[in-house]
Amino acid sequence: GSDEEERTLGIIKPDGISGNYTERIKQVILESGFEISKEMVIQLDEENAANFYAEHSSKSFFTNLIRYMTSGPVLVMVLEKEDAVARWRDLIGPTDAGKAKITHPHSIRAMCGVDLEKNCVHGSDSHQSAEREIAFFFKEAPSEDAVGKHDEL
Ligand code: DGI
Repeated sequence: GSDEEERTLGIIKPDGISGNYTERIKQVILESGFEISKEMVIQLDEENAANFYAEHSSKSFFTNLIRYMTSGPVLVMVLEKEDAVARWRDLIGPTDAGKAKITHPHSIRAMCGVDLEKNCVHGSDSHQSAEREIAFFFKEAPSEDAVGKHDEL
C-alpha cells in the first residue's frame, strides 16, 4: 500500500544535462509513478564528488569519474514510490550504457548514456545508500553561517 513508500536518490549527470535529456528523463520518471519530492541543480567540485563516490576512491577509474561528475552541473532528485530504490535501478538500466543499448533498450541509460563511464544518470544501490546520499545533498551541507559558528566554538 501507499505506506510502503520508499525514497531514492537520482542524479542526471553532466552529459544528461548538456545533452538536453532533463525533460525526457523527468517525463519517464513521472510516467513511471515516481514523485519528485526534492530537486536541486548543483555544480559539484572535486571535493564534493570525491566524497560522494568515496567508496570508489581506490579504483582505477576514480580520477575519470570525478572529472566527469565535475564537468558541468548535475540535477539531483529525491524520488518517491513504493520500492523506489529497486524500481529506479530497473528504470535506469545497467551501469554500462553501451551494453544497456543492447540488453535494456528502453532504459534511461540506453536513451542518453554512452558507455561505462558516461552513463548519464545515477541511482542509489540500496535503501541505506539512498538515505545516506539524500542526506549528503539535502540535509547535511552546513551553511556558511553554521560553519562559521562551529569554528568559533
Ligand atoms: O551504481 P552505478 O552507478 O550503476 O555503478 P557503480 O556504483 O559501480 O559505479 C559508479 C560510477 O562509476 C558508474 O556510474 C560509472 C563509474 N564506473 C563504474 N565502474 C566503472 C566506471 N567507470 C569506468 N571508467 N570503469 C569502470 O569499470
